Amino acid sequence: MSPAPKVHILSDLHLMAPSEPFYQRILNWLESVPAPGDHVALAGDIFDVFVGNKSVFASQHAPFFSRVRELLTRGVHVHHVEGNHDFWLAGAYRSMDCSDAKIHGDFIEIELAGRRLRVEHGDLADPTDRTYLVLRRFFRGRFGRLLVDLAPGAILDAVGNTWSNGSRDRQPELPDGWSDARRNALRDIYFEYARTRLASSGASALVMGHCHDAHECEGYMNVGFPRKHGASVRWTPETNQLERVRFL
Ligand SMILES: [Mn+2]
Repeated sequence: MSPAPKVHILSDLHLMAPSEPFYQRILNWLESVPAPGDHVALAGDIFDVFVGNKSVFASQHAPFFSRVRELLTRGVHVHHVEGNHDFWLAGAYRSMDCSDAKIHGDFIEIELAGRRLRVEHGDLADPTDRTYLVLRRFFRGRFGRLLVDLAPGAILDAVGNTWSNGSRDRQPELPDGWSDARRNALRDIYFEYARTRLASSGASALVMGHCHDAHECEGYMNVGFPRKHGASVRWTPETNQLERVRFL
């Protein structure tokens, strides 16, 4: 008998080019870790820049889609919850022959063994981040979609790279390097959001990413920043256990 299905969550990989060693590590992980019947939840910012169905992004990340295609063929369920660096992705997954992967704008809930896991990117957790939330509503709305559809891929790539480098410049260090007070303030925001979200959704467990801080509290775990922390999160529905599993 095959083992009971589990959910593996990856987020904030910020994949750039397949020539990076980290990119290869992720391709190996996709090839070797998920078993048939398992779910892989890609929880946003998987790509450093990937907006809309543009061939410039799709061809750059062809090796990634080829692994996803293998997973789908092996009977692994693949979900992508969009992040702030990767959205309007459904067309790209379709054009890369991965239409069985499920793309979700805000969150997914996966039910196994009578329990429900909720996965979000995490960019909605901080209600004080008003400017971002307004921008998000714009770009995820109908007009944002139209802009992304009309803009040439090369332009989006250039804008995205600038934005990406910009946010790295503004936040050069991970929360690991922050003062305790600053890191605890961030965690309080995420913990409060997690408690509220678990209660309102009725889910048994919640996993998010986005802030690059590997923290956790009752029923909730943040993936952190896999480039630094070197781990995915695994949910075992029978015990409702969330654990960090280091990459091979
Ligand atoms: Mn993010």
